[in-house]
Amino acid sequence: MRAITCENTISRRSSDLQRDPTPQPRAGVRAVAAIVLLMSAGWGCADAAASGARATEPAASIRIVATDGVYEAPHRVAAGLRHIVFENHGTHQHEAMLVKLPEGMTPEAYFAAVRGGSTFPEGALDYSGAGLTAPGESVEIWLRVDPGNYMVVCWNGKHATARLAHRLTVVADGTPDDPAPKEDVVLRLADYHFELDRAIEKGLRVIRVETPGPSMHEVDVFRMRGDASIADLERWYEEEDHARPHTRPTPADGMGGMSDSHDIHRVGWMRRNFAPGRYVFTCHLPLPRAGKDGPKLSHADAGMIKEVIVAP
Ligand SMILES: [Cu+2]
Repeated sequence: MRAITCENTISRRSSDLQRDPTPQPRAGVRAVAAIVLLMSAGWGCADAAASGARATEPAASIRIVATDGVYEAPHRVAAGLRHIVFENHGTHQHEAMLVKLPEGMTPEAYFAAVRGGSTFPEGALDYSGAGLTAPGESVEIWLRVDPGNYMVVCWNGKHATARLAHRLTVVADGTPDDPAPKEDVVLRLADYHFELDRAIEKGLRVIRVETPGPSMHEVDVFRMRGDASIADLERWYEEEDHARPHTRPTPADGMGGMSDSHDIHRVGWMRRNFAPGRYVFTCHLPLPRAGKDGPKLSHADAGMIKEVIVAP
């Protein structure tokens, strides 16, 4: 997620910095309800980490659990390539994106800048993360984190400001990189289409995600229900958890994905089970608008939406 949404929602956003150095205003930046919740978690255990011995053991996997209220996740993570297991125990779809905040910037300040129209609050950096994941689903991802202060964000609906944000500190403590998994398939997030180097076979599969540039991209993976169409998916995507009643059946379930990184040269990996069926890959980052009254279009509108069949 997340790009273009309804009013009264702080939403994602990322314009293509590579193509358009002028950040685009995010849609609907007015509302902000319970931002207070963002402050519930501290910055974690940087002091303890700094004073402790250097780690030489491999890190355990980082488990991030989303509920509809908070994230359950560590507040301290070792720098390097990390294996993250993201589970959604909530009743809405959630994601877990890492945003690195510059020294002195709080989540409140970050979201205040977003409300003020900044697509990328100055100094903050997207560090990828797990894409939109349906209730009861999980996804594994591998991404590289650098030392600093981060927050975990869900951009679905109003979640970014109303519910979910979790602070964590990344510390360079010498912990070795987690080993990258061996990929089954390579997915290139090109301008503006998805390139898979081979078919995805059923079963537990690793997708290596590359972004050849020049634009930033992300991928969300949806498993389609019944004979739902891509048009059904796109309509629902705009409605999902925007506190509007769903007038039609849910067409798809989020199966995770990988959100955008400030550094497109960083490779990521995602692993999940692919049951046979029909999937749709999307990138909903916004295209730069043609003037302030120009239409709100996303990368999906430009071609980054692809049906992928996993054979029986
Ligand atoms: Cu894209």
